[in-house]
Amino acid sequence: IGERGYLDLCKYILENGIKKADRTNTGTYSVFGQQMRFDLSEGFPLLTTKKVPFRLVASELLWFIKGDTNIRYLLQHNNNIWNEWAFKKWVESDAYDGPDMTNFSKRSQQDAAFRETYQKQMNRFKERILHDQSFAEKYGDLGDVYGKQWRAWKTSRDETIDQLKETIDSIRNNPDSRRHIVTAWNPEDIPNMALAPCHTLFQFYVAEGKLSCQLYQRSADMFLGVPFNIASYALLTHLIAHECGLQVGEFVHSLGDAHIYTNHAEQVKTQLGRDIRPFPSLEINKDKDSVFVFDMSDFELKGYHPHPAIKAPIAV
Ligand code: DHF
Ligand code: TMP
Repeated sequence: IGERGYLDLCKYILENGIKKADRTNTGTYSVFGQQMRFDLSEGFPLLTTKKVPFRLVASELLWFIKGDTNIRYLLQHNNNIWNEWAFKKWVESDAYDGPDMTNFSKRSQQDAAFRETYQKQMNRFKERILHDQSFAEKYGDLGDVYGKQWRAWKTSRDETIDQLKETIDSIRNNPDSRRHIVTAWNPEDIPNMALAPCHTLFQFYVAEGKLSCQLYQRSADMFLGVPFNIASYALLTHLIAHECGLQVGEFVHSLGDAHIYTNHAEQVKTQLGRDIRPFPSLEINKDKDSVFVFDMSDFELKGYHPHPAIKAPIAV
């Protein structure tokens, strides 16, 4: 339960995880099928044993909610968390004519000279996404990722389904329904995504005036991705509860392949040695009553006093 549940699962994975190879050639300790629970009425689950940048969680969620799949919006909000996956598409395209960027992530961790070349190319890429509209349209787009599936799922009859809006309507009009589901896992579209959806499917549940949410996450990077995912779905649950006049219940986080990358093990051990502090609380602008009109200035976190951030390389 709560942050203790997260830390216990990390400890369990370090001690009992199977050493398993993975797509990124990094190596992981991995277990299959685990669950964490967070009671949202007891505080907002932004981890306190390391600093998690709420600003980045919130702007990424607003980007999903807008149905946007282009990193331009993220860059405009000074959010760099998806850069590598757009950059990868760019440097693998025929139009790219700069220095060879094969395996840029690995090589920049091992070779200082290459790291400089890479950072220069990455900065140039970011500038072009921000300032060159037609370049951004071509190379800033991650394909049919979350925003597209949530807001504009394409059917075989050439219609679109706004899953998020329909789900909010069904929570409001038919709270007892067992079908409040949004899925990002669209098998037909997966070849056209920069990364197959990790947070795959979520379901809402209404009981005693409280809104709960359960996420099925097929693949979970416990150190980097998961703290964001917990906070992101907690925030989404708050926003929908706010719109529907409900209190918040629980966030239930079900994990498929739950892994710690071998090059995060030391960082995780550092985090495990820290004491847990109380969760902050979240305040939402009461003048806004639709999930679809929020912006960054509508959220305020109170009482977040985390331990310092811990840096780690992300596997691309
Ligand atoms: N790939 C992998 N291997 N793991 C992921 O967690 C992941 N997450 C993605 C895309 N691809 C991924 C999207 N979400 C960070 C956090 C979440 C995220 C992507 C990146 C991250 O790097 N977090 C840093 C802070 C970054 C910053 O300050 O800019 C952290 O320390 O939490
Ligand atoms: P995979 O597609 O080979 O499973 O790689 C995806 C990696 O990204 C994996 O380590 C899980 C991680 N990830 C998260 O943990 N949370 C996220 O939100 C995203 C987008 C990715």
